[in-house]
Amino acid sequence: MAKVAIVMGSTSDWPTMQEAAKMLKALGVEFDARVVSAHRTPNLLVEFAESAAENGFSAIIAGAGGAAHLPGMIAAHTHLPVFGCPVKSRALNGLDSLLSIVQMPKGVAVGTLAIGEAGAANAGLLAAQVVALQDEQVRDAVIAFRQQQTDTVLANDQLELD
Ligand code: RP5
Repeated sequence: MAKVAIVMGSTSDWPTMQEAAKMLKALGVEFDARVVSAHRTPNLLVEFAESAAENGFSAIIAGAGGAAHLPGMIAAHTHLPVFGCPVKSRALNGLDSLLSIVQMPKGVAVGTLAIGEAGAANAGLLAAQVVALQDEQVRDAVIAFRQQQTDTVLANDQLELD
């Protein structure tokens, strides 16, 4: 079965990046999660990205904060789709992470998500949608998730005063 890699620059990113893992788990997609740092373990980054396709991954979710070079550098070393998640940084609240990830040069693509937990969850959803192109069970799980979300919103359309 196709699987998804979740990588992040530090264990301090895990509370955010767990949201991607939770979404993949909920949709029945296999994943591996690990720390790969663009700056602290640059050789591991190259080794990981260059072997990701032959190791059976269909997509890579990469989260980092601050000078967030991880998603772009991974994309530079693989043809797999890379989804970049800006993690909220302590100093600049994640705007630095977002701008570091989103401004890729033409010809090397990173699909950039929103800052923080919503972006990480949506990275999981997008990666599942990639897997769903080849996997009917995951496709059905994605469709069911979306329908349930719609039903929940429609069932709560009457707003009352507190
Ligand atoms: C980045 O630096 C990581 O992605 C993390 O968001 C940030 C801070 O890392 P720690 O100092 O908490 O390990 O590389």
